Amino acid sequence: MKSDKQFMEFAIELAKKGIYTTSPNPSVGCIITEKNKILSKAYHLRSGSDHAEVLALKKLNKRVNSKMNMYVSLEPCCHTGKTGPCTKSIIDSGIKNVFVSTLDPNPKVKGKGVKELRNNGINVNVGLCKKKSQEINKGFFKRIIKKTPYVIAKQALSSDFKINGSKNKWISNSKSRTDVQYFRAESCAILVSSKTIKTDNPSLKVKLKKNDLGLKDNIKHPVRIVLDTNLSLDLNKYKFFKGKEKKIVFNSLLNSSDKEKNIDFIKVREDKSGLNIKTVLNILALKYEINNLFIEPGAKLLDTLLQKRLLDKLVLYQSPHAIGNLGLTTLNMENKVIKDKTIVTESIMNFSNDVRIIYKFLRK
Ligand code: AOF
Ligand code: ZN
Repeated sequence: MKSDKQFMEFAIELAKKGIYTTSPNPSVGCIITEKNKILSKAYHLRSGSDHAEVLALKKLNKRVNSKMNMYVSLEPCCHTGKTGPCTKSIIDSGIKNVFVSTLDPNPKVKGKGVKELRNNGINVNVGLCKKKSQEINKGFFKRIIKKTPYVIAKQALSSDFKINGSKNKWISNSKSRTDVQYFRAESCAILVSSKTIKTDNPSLKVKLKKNDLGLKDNIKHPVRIVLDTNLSLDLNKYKFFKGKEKKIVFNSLLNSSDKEKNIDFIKVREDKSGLNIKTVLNILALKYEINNLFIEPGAKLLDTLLQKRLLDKLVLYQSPHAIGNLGLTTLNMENKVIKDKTIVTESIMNFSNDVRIIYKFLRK
């Protein structure tokens, strides 16, 4: 006999299949059961396609009866966005028992979905495995509630806390670098400084195959963002500007857009440490609906992010090799990480002879 909690956990596992494709929408899973048997299962795949509940109802090939239960990892929506309201589909279907893991923070929904179901005679249970379903959509929740994306920064550094300035020389090993690609794939956008573009000329695309991510469709490459205060980058020179993906250049000089190259230039004010990153984050949340932002900073940008406490997580790949005097020092570990009680170590893992440490920032 399976418990309601186990069915909800299953719905959340289904939701996870959408994490690489659903943004800006949340990842949602849904199952329909009868007498302890799963009759239909579905998850939301991408914005504009059927929501999990609608798809689960479409896939159900049995007439609905009052013994059936629906388990959905997010409150059913009750508004018309790119698709119609899930509440209407559920009410019309005749399903009488719905388990909802967590309310949808979207102001258009936010409790109104549950209310509508209840007003139509449906038994609704809210809260099973709430933490887990909020965790898989932490970027979506943070964007809507705090008006800023969930921010993860990564840096590869040597055993003596240096990053390398010279070209074509990797600090971390290939396993670590592959791991980074999974972080990129989960992100709605990747942000770097203009200095990184000039020294590394990165494409900032996801270098994985769709099979690596369990996808049937093509990989959704993140939006690319650069902080280029004085518009110093030549648009024809760097990989960053190539391809059809959206590119955003934050700068201190102008607002404009290059439709052909799909580049937006956004002006933001400067402060002591350069472009005001807090404003950048607000714009990314409000204008571009960025849930999860991945930052690949150099030493200076990482320092600013730490000083201003803008990170949710920091992922460090530390190699066993020292760089010595040639390298650029990053992360004053003593002051910033080790002594700060609001920063906790979430995990430590080996990638061959590199060590990956993930720090989590508690305050915010
Ligand atoms: C659900 N089930 O599977 C998802 C929901 O533009 P639309 O129509 O796709 O609506 C997007 C909003 O719907 C999104 O911001 C969030 O509030 C909700 N997502 N709701 O009932 C789902 N993905
Ligand atoms: Zn919906």
